[in-house]
Amino acid sequence: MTTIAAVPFLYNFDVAATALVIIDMQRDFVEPGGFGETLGNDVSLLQAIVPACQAVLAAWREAGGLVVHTREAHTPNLSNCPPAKRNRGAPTLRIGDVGPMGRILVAGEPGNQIIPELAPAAGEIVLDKPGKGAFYATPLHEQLQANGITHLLFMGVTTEVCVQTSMREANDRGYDCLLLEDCTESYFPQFKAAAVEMMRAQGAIVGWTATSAQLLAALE
Ligand code: TIU
Repeated sequence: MTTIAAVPFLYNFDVAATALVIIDMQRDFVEPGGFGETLGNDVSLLQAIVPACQAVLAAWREAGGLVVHTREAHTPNLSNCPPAKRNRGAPTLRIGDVGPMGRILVAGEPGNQIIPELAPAAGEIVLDKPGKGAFYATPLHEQLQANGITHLLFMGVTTEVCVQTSMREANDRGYDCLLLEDCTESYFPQFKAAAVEMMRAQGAIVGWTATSAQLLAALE
């Protein structure tokens, strides 16, 4: 059993029963020309977490833990993209339109690839999800159950959208979730701060938070 002095209290986990879940570290959100930028955001903010994510991923692989990578992705015919999602807001390019990195948020396009710094390795789970949450319309719960997973460590983007939605879905399915604070980012720093606070409030109502340094030290 491994223990982290997390917030709001100790987080105990067994590496063999824990998965590292990396949410949507794909070019669409982190690089110019993708979905994040078409929504009007400054994507450079998100690039700051890449080194910390790389360090955690390397240590987790070394420890032999299960890794799950997700991508927010729609099928090329957009059959799993509700019109309500495609029509929302006033983006310069909509989901399915052709942008500088290929069709926006469509599976298989250059922009939909996970950034090279965090590229999936053989044997790791790579999951395309049509929603903000990683459990909606995906086999993730069954895959985790098949691997005996009870605890989830979260990293990725963006904190208050896909990370928070996925963590809440996981919490409702009975997983003990921990968010690595310096391995997640938002286009809106105040939203990240609020999301981190609300998840660990009320006695870890959604889950725990800790830093990557705490996890790395615990794994040594
Ligand atoms: N817009 C935004 O902040 N996020 C998303 O649309 N998707 C994810 O968070 N991955």
